[in-house]
Amino acid sequence: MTVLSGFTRYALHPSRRAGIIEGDEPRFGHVFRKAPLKISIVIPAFNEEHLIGETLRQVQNAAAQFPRRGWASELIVCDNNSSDRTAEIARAAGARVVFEPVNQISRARNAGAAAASGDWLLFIDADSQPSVELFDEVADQIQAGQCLAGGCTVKLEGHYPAANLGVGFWNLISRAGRWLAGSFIFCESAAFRQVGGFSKELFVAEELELSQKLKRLAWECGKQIVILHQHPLLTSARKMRLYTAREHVLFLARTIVRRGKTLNSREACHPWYDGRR
Ligand SMILES: Nc1nc2c(ncn2[C@@H]2O[C@H](COP(=O)(O)OP(=O)(O)O)[C@@H](O)[C@H]2O)c(=O)[nH]1
Ligand SMILES: [Mg+2]
Repeated sequence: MTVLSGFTRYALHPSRRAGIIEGDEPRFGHVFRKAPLKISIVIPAFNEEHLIGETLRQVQNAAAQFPRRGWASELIVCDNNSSDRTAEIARAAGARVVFEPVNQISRARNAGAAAASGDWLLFIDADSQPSVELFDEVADQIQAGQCLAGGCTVKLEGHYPAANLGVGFWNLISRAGRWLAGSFIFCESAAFRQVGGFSKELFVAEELELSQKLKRLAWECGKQIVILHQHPLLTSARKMRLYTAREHVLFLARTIVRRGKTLNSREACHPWYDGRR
């Protein structure tokens, strides 16, 4: 598979042509490669025994198209200190399982990415089900060679009118501001490493900080961040079942009042870290 992307664009970037960027080497992109392009799918997972089996089935089904494009792929699950059968189920499904002892979503994604050897990383949450069509769009974007990273819009399973309103609002903001939803992110591996991956300072909203860093890098190298919206990612609405509206509102209110300081504390982010599943 010959992919012509970052390097050419980088070399042709106006600031480089003008001689503003000098003596530096291209940091990402693939130039007339001989080895097949490789996609590393990374799934962070904490006590996901109820959902990860179905997620892996959907992911493997959708990923079956990569070989048809002449691409290689690998499937990595990062077991984030689970006390249930998550790792066992992932192994049985054929995934490579790595372990991250500290419970934190950003660390789990980073540990999975550290074990990956692909040219592109594709992060998918263990409670989400991507369609074949969504993977197809991702592959088209990668092949077109203009994007550095991307995400997609999301859709909640089940019928939760208030939550759906919130998710609809998020999708609008995500598309308008090119903010990546953590449940589905694809990114050139070298770019992910260059920006330092997900922040270990954040227990929630780490994907927004990553989006910010990638947007800056994309601007610098003349590439794009895309939000796919034709085939939204179906994701679990378990937080709607496990937490009351009061708990959601309180978390939001505290985060606003404390100007985001809550996001740096595992205790304050209890809807993600109190172990309810
Ligand atoms: N909540 C939580 N999720 C974790 C943790 N470590 C890894 N994860 C994974 O991170 C992803 C996102 O977590 P989730 O609770 O679904 O967050 P949400 O989608 O923002 O509601 C899932 O795949 C989890 O299994 C952890 O310590 N807590
Ligand atoms: Mg989730």
